[in-house]
Amino acid sequence: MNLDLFADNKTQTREKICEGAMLLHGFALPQESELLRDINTVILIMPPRQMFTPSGLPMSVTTTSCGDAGWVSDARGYRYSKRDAQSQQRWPAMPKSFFTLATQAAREAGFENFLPDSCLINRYTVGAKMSLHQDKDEKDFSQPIVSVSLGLPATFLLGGLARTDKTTKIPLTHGDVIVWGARARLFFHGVLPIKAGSHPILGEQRINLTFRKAL
Ligand SMILES: O=C(O)CCC(=O)C(=O)O
Repeated sequence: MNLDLFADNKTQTREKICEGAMLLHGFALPQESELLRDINTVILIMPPRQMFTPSGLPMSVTTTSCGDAGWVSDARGYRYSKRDAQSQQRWPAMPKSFFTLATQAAREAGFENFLPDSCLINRYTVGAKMSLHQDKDEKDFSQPIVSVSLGLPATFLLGGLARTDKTTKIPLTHGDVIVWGARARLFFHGVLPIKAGSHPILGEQRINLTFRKAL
């Protein structure tokens, strides 16, 4: 892995995970208060809820979205929808703080023209996890994925193009951002069960923001 310091902040380091994937340590910290304020606004309008896989299994995270499209999963399959499938309401607009952070992080990782139109908000309580999967419901795989971690620490798994490929375990803490695209765009990834703990601001939860160009 490569490690290099950003010019003016020694707590923010940039680590190459593999070709196409970059970990930006602490990248979201300077915008922490705006992000937390805007997450609260979005979840007041559209609270996180449990989704079910197409085969009927409950997901252990609760989710909501903002932006032009939100990711949904139910008996009809995985897809993006301009409306929440339960309430039929449009998703809340993507806050400017979210868009700015996502595009800056993508640029920092070498993706100049990222234009996210969807932000999935995953809420993990202790024990919640995300099984290995590929993000392939989006139309344009030339656009990267930007994933922001807030709250309790997590272990992110990044594999390869086959589910059985070896995975790299990446420890994530509050404020870390992972960006993956190009040849890593369709790599399998997931999150190990969240360990018990309490974050000074977010308490016993982890919040993940995943930005994608969906439509
Ligand atoms: O929570 C994370 O770090 C990853 C989330 C994720 O993989 C997804 O929403 O597709």
